[in-house]
Amino acid sequence: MNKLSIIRSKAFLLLFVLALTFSCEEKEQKEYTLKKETVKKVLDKPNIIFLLADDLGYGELGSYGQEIIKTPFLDDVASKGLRFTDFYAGTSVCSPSRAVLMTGKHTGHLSIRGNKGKLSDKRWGRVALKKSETTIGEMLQGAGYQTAMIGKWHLGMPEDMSTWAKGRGFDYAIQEQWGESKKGNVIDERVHWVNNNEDSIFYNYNNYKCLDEFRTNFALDYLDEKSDDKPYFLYMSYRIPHAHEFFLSKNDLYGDKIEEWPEIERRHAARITMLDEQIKRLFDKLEKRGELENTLILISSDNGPTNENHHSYKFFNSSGSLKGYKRDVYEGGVRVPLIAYWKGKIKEGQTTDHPSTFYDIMPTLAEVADTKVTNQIDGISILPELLGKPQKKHDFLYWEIQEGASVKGFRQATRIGKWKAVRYGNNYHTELYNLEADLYEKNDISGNHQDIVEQANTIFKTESVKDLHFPYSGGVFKNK
Ligand SMILES: [Ca+2]
Repeated sequence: MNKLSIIRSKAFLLLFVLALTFSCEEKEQKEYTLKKETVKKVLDKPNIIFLLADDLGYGELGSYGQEIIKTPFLDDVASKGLRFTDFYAGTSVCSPSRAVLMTGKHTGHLSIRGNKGKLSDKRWGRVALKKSETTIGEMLQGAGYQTAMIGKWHLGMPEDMSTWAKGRGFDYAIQEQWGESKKGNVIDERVHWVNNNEDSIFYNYNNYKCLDEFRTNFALDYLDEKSDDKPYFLYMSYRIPHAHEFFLSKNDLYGDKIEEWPEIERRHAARITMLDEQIKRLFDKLEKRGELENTLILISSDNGPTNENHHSYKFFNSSGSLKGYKRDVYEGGVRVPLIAYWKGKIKEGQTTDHPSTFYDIMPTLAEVADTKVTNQIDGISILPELLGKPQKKHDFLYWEIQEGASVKGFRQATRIGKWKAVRYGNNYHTELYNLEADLYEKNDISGNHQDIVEQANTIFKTESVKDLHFPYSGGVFKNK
């Protein structure tokens, strides 16, 4: 090789190396830009907060017609957001209703249809949400969200940690347990398990106004301590106004009614007003952190009003005159408040009668988070309704519940437009109501509308998929 060729070769090599370097740099630059864009895209996603009351009736907030119990803060939120008049829980009791909320499936398709399911011929007990049933937490984790659950979970087995909130899509979980431990003793629900078994904390009611103050403290800390590099989903699962509230420290709310009201009713009213105060604390924190603008907040209840422990749901007209209460599938058992608040996005002071339900929440949040739902779900996103755009409607809504081992406890209901059909297992009869003319379900007109009854019976048979833990699933019908 002569000198010239060597120089030429070296120059070529240099050019080649330079080209390679630039190309790598360009690629790195491109990748970096891409990453930055992805990070920005995730960061631009709104935060989501779901606030769930426990057994709060349709008529227990001022914005839903309550005249005695004071809920000034939530009334103010309702006046600045969107209030749903025809929103429904997953069903009329805690576990299955929360399972619907978390999975986007209706009760006829779920592994949980009651607080307890059949485990053997003689034994009924807790059933856990199946791992194949993706939760909202898992979905949002996949969309780049950090996720937190505080309070009542009710979808797992006390003895199997993998079924607790922490194992089902929540990075940070503080939850109570309900049910029997491995040793067979009933677990004290005042114990709050922090990220599974570590650092469990006992709720001492002498130190707080109410259990939900204790829980709200965790939420406020979470908002301060979470990462600022990701959007977040906070699922705040309160205990109020559930009957067994372990316990309420002394308080003077509604003190002027001590002579007039039974003490249990005064406490009931006090708890709801306390929940209002705790939600205000949360909003105040969001405002202080400048997060109100980029956070969708939904406020609802897991089922109709409680009527237990000597408390009467009639005392404060907790169902808003709707028929029935917790555990019923008449309107009073399943129709609940839903207030949606999103500063700058949801138009102030709106009301909608769009019929929607807990299983619409998962697809709604998927759309908000710009991600896909992985479950086979029954819901339809209500994001268009929130934003005042054209909204797709359900052909029908469906609920079922298994309360205890008796056939009497197997209940189904469907809403088809204005029609509401209700079937209690032991009656072998489908009742039919026209909600437009008879919101309080007083006149069973099934005899006059056999075609609608047939349509409802088909829904009761086909939507309720057979499940071994719930022996009446598939409907209770006499053989012809
Ligand atoms: Ca409940």
